[in-house]
Amino acid sequence: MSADGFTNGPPPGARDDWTIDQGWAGYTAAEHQVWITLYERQAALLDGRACAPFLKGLEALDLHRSGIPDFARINVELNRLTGWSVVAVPGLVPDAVFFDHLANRRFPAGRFIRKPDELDYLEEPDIFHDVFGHVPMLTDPVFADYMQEYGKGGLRAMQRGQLAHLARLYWYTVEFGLLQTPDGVRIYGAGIVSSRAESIFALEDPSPNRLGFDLERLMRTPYRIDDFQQVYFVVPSLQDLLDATLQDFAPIYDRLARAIDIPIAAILPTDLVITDGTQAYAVARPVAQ
Ligand code: HBI
Ligand code: FE
Repeated sequence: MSADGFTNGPPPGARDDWTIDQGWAGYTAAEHQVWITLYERQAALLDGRACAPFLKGLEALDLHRSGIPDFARINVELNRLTGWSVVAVPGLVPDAVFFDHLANRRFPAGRFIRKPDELDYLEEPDIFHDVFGHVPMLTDPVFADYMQEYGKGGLRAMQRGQLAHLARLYWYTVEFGLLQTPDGVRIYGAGIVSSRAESIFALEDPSPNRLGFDLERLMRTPYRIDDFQQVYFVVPSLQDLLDATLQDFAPIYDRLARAIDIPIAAILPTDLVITDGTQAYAVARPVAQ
């Protein structure tokens, strides 16, 4: 059993790199309708909430088409813009496989879409989370470089046994990151932008902390997988995010190996505090035991 719980090779029908054909012609009208419902809900609330590179990417890839996008179609423009491609996978893939795809500018996306009765939450990332949430930012050249660097860093982190710390960087940026802009704080994280409730909560609710991005501090901070985040980190720019990832992580990992985690709701004297949250939401919803 490998560290991420995968025991053997790709499932039947998948290639050695765990990719499968998207089989776009096989989606039913009901599945396309789920995409349209989710898309229209998010599109109605993302003006003034999603960052400009995200909105620009949504337009560039023409994702507002009626229904589940055909990867073969969106990859033409995505490739032209940043050299990235979306590849279909059966679901979560082993970390090493995931990082290798990112390191080669391939974003693994689930081909399945959630059921009409699970629009608001699902265990595993589906095609709406992966393609609506993650792919528009891959049209931004700086973020496209960041995601490739993250993939390379993931492979290195695995060799050093530091994956848990690095996974927090992915979680607090790629999934739940916020961006400082002249118009205010905006969303770039896929987990937020693909969720109606969290798109509102992450920016407007007084409950969570919002802190300035600090790579090493963030890598010492646990995260929630079962509910809204209790802390969000705000990057000054996507370039700052990329620059932070281009540095040598070896000394950082050495310090992290001796450091203790920071309690999830804590605010440190060294933190740049944008919101000192009430944590009222988290207190009212204790972690499911
Ligand atoms: N596989 N398909 C898929 N999508 C992910 O987001 C993903 C994955 N495997 C591993 C993984 N994410 C995380 O463990 C990494 O972020 C560390
Ligand atoms: Fe994701």
